[in-house]
Amino acid sequence: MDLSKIQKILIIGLGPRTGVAASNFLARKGYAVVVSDSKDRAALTDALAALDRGVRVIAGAQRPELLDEGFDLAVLSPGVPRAIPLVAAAVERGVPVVSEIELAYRFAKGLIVAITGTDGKTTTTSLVGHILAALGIDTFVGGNIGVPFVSFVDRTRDSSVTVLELSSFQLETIDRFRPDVAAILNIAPDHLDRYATMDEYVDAKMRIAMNQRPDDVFVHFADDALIRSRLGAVVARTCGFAVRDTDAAIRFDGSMVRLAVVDAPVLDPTRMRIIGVHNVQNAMAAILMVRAVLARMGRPADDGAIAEAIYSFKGLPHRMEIVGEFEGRTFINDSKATTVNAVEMALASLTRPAVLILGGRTKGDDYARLNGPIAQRVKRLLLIGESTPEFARLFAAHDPVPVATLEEALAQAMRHSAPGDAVLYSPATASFDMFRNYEERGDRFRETFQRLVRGEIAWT
Ligand code: UMA
Repeated sequence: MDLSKIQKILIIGLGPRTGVAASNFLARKGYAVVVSDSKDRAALTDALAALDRGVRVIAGAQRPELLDEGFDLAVLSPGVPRAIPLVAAAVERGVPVVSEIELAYRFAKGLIVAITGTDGKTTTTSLVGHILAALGIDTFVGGNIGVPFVSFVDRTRDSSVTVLELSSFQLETIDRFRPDVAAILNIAPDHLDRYATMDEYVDAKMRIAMNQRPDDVFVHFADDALIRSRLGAVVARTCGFAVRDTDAAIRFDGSMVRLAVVDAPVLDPTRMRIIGVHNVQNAMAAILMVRAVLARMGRPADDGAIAEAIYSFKGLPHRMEIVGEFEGRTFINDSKATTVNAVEMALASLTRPAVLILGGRTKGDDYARLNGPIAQRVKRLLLIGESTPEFARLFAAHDPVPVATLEEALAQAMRHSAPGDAVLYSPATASFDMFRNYEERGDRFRETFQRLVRGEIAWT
């Protein structure tokens, strides 16, 4: 794709973030922009209102004939599968199909750090951004985290660093995108509705390194056999973080994080505000990435300053977010935990007994798997939401307490806990039975906690 020869561009998918940002970005640069979305106009009201004048919208059926008017380039939103007939037809006709990430990359200045993986990418992306900013570096954070790369790429400078969270969807349609520093945090089965095999999903993730050169850095989880088996194809310098692999560049020995090059501890995880071994792993990956950026900038690695920045990182809302203490109990909002995996991780990261609030709209996950972790770590199980009848049967062995509202959940949590315990809202399910999304669910939990603190909820 040679941008200087391109005049007319088709954007496929008018999502509220990517489609809108990419359309406006290209229209402002003088390209003729047409955007197609499978939804009808009524369902696109918000996106349409945010579009610049001059962007033409074709709403509804996405027939391949749409291409007859002739396009030089197609930009695909991450939520649109490459398998749809319109995309297949574009490829057949020789129209280059790229992701918004590839598009923005062609306009980007400065260094790029790109992070993918199944779990922890949003936290790690924010953490790397937080450390770089704390070190006084002009930093941008975006990508799958919710801020499209095109929305800020024009503000990047030669001296700035862009930290991108990338999903496998975004990586499917990169072409020349070459991050100076790339990371794959871990790979577990996910999105298998979109990928035919696990191998295909891993292939998509590994594309993050495909254009890297020997002076670039590729950070990976050294304990992960699946990633290790693909390292032969990586041209960049590889750098591993590990809990088990003792040869890794950085490792957690169970009490401290040790960096091989300095042969010394560089991080004390007990001082971190984000808890759990998975967050120690995220922090180790972040240290390797930040050190690689500093090296590329010709700046010395100040491991003390990097560690202080990690200790000051509060984490993200709704992910094991400590909302406060009341009567000796720590209240934790983990509303983002919409899967069994996420709840397992949340429980594994706790060092104290917990009252667990579980439930919402089920998504066909294997919920019975939670019986083990609940038996080990939960002192009382509270059930909320439309999954209550199903969960009451599944978890009958733990004598769960059904609650109708968050107010009742917090009152019961107080009654069934003691000072020193945690109260964890980690639902394992989607939020749509009672809330608009997981953010609203977490906000409501936080507000209800504030009401408990103010004495507005009776529990004694
Ligand atoms: N559509 C079509 N044809 C189709 C299918 C969909 O036209 O066949 C349309 C839909 O009607 C919709 C649009 O395409 O209007 C798709 O929009 P989108 O889902 O790409 O929405 P955006 O708002 O642009 O959000 C996307 C990412 N969404 C997905 O990957 C599903 C956001 O990641 C990302 O933050 C944003 O771009 C900015 O880069 C979200 C996500 O869930 C958080 N990501 C997945 C994850 O983290 O697991 C990968």
